[in-house]
Amino acid sequence: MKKDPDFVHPLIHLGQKAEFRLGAVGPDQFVVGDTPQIAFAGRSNVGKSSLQNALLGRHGLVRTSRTPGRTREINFFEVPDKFWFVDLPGFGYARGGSQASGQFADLVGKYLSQEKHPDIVIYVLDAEVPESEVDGTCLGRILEADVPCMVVMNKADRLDQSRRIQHPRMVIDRFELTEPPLLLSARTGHNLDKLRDRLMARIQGGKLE
Ligand SMILES: Nc1nc2c(ncn2[C@@H]2O[C@H](COP(=O)(O)OP(=O)(O)OP(=O)(O)O)[C@@H](O)[C@H]2O)c(=O)[nH]1
Ligand SMILES: [Mg+2]
Repeated sequence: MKKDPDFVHPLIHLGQKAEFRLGAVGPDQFVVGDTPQIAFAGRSNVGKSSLQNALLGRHGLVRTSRTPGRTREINFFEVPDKFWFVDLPGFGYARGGSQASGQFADLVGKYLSQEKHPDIVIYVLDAEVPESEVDGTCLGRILEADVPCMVVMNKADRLDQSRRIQHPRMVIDRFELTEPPLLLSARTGHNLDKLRDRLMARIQGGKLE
């Protein structure tokens, strides 16, 4: 079926109401309450912040940077009464793969291991780098924990056709995923409506696929 060129996804409509609320530097500042929290986790520089802007159609809402490690605090963005986007600092920056597990003792680890939140973790991989050691540690931990997690592979625009097939397969095998990771691009918009559909279903009380 041909896509309607005037179609604007409902998540983009909601995204126009999104506002930055706070940058938490300690667990006492974490947002609590019943509104769903969608957290974006992954290595530094994989495009977590860019992806949130693109999903909401709000370029410039979440700060992005070419310099890895730019996001240091946990930033909470709210669409009132609907959902929160939670932008997490990237794993692995200036710590190296071998120490990545240490990061779970810090702020991000404390956020991810809360009893109630987040409701979903979107774990963002760099589609060009399916075998990073840091992802092995950090995604491995999240998958072991009792938090719904969806794995996506950003920067798909950088892959040729053969790696578009190979790299998701490598990730499925490595992490024993039951769902194939969604290959997408915050830059070109590739597959973003699929992720928006899944997030909307979740926000509206449905189950994460
Ligand atoms: N080619 C390409 N580049 C992208 C894409 N998404 C993000 N980038 C670029 O990747 C760089 C890092 O993007 P950010 O969104 O700041 O990455 P981040 O994961 O939030 O980084 P930290 O905050 O350091 O953890 C920027 O230069 C972006 O323009 C994409 O889909 N394709
Ligand atoms: Mg960021």
